[in-house]
Amino acid sequence: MEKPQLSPQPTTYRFSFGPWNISEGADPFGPNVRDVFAHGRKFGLYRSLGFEGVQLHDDDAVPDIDSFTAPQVAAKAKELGQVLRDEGLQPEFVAPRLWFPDATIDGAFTSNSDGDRQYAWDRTQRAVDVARAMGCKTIGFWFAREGTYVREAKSAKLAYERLLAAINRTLAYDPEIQVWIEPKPNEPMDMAYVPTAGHAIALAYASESPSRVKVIIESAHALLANLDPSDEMAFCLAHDKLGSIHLNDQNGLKYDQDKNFGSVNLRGAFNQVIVLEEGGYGRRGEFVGLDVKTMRTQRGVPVTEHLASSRRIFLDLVDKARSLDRVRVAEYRGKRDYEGLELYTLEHLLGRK
Ligand code: XUL
Ligand code: MN
Repeated sequence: MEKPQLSPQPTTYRFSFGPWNISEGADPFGPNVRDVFAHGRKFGLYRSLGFEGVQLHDDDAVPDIDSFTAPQVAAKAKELGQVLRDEGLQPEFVAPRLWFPDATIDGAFTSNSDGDRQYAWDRTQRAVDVARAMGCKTIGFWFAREGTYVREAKSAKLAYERLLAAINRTLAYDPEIQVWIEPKPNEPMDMAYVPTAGHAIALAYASESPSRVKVIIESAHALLANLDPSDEMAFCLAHDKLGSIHLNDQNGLKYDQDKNFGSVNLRGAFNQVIVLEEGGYGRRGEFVGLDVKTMRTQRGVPVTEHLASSRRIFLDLVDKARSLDRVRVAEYRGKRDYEGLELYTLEHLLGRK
């Protein structure tokens, strides 16, 4: 019989989110529905909500980053680093926002335009400077527009080579920096070049410093690729490549919803927690990141309930994972009684067993 996996010392989880999780409710079909809560004031909310990690786009750290020189960018980032320290916060990663400026309309590193690719590289260097100035060792890459609306638009092989070159260049620019790739299969592009953990991990191994390239798994992105988020996390953990996670949920194959963790599929969320617990995630200080959007109907400035609720549900599911009778699970597995295992799992989630 398979030996039951019993948790040794329980992990104390630390939580993070990016300031874009507190938003005013604009969507592609309508404007803001809540007053703006000043960006700079968001950092003051983290600790009371139970979060100590901050995920940042480069221009979350330095607004209007393109209008400053490199030394000015570094000086402003240093100031923010001090603000975060004063709040008792730690910057988790800095992600160049390579999907917003005009120069990235057809992709950043994979654009067909030499000038636009140069912009992407210049902007990436600034993002590394920002990270370094804040004492943060990680660059996040969500390759938002690295893909096509029509596949004939680009050479896909060349695109992969260009993405790998960009990763290598980033690693070479700062030998201490890590690169974490957040895969997503679509939106804003019809088809993205790095849709899954498998693609991201292949890039990591192909890079010049595989140990410095990791992955951020977002539950909703995995679901958009029609994959199980817990498997995507497990695959990364098996390769020691789970840099961070973006927990949330998604109601089927439609636009990226960033719903509260566990709100659509509680059992699926439970399985993600089980994988993280059993994989030892968080033991080396990795953050449990949330990437959740509040409902457009929600009132209040700022609106933070979705963050607190998703964190709460995560912790509740950790309790569920820890109170699961592992011996019993092993017995079901040993007898190959998966009907029994399923019923036990559901009753456990319902609080009956
Ligand atoms: C996009 C997404 C982004 C990244 C950070 O779908 O998830 O929020 O997580 O840029
Ligand atoms: Mn995300």
